[in-house]
Amino acid sequence: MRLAMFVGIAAVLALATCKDSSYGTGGGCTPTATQVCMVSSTFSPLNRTVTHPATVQWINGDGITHTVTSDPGSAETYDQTVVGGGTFSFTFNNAGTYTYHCTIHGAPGTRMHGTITVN
Ligand SMILES: [Cu+2]
Repeated sequence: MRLAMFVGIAAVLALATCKDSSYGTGGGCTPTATQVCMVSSTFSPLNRTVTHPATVQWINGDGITHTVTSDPGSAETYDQTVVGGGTFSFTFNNAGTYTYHCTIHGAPGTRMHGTITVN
């Protein structure tokens, strides 16, 4: 009984470790239709279109910290620091065009100044 419990806990820990290592530390990231990766200090894809309501998840595939921050005047506001390997999810309930950036690397015109278009 004790052994079974130990094995169970070890399996959960192994899964958690495996999940963490699939993102971050420069290991890269492949986005699904509702995900945006942060790789090589680039939002990928830079312009993502989804159908509302949609929860968009940003995944930091880099080994450095980024932020996912709504632009000033955006109809939806969020400002999340995402460490290497971390994720952030935000639900867009209304159609619109939402520009956002990384406060560390995302000056206008850079590859860390992206757009979420919600149809
Ligand atoms: Cu950044």
